[in-house]
Amino acid sequence: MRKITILALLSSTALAAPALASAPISVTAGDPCGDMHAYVEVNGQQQSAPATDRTPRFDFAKVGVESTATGVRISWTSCGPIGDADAQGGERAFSTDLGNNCYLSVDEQEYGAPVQPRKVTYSKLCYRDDPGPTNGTPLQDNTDERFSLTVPAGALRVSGNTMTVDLDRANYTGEAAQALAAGTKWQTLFAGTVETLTAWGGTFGTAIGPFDSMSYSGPGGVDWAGSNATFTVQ
Ligand SMILES: [Ca+2]
Ligand SMILES: [Ca+2]
Repeated sequence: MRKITILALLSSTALAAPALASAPISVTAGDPCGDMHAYVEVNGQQQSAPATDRTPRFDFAKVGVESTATGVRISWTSCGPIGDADAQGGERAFSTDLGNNCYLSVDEQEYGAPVQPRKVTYSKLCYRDDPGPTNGTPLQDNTDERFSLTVPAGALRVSGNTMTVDLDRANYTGEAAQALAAGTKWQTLFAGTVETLTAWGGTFGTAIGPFDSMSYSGPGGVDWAGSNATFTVQ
């Protein structure tokens, strides 16, 4: 069993996603409503947990990126009004492939009781072939976090069913600014959300007996959305 945030799930899933060559100035990916739920799947038969009254505010209807005059805007549109953060937590994450085994992410977290302000983190993670000094140890780690920055609170806005985060170039330097520079390609856009801050999930197979394959996700509903299109920053 893995106990990780949805962003970590997103990073591992995005690795398998293919990239295509188109490069529009904005990319939007629609997603069905009603596909967000916790589940257990055994031998291809999925048993879903019922949606909660909080599910629509996290269930993706659409996700997108677009260039603005000052940088890039990420948007997560849900199937119901998002409202204020409440006492039960939750998370919305966005990730894209920058090439060279590097991934850019924007992650919005809601912490639950006591209710705290929503926090947005802008980060870049690269995967190296060489795990460095951890090689061969139980802590072996081939990830290289290039930056992880808290986005200014004013950059997050909620209007009706849509939450947006504006990444303004002027707020950043180095690689954090380069990722927002005109001409930078964001290959494959992927978003995940969960209606609790932490998601449990996993897949395993025995190849014998009653549980040939099993996967599960919970405890809150989990939803994914994305596009294989490439977004080019203007
Ligand atoms: Ca959805
Ligand atoms: Ca979905």
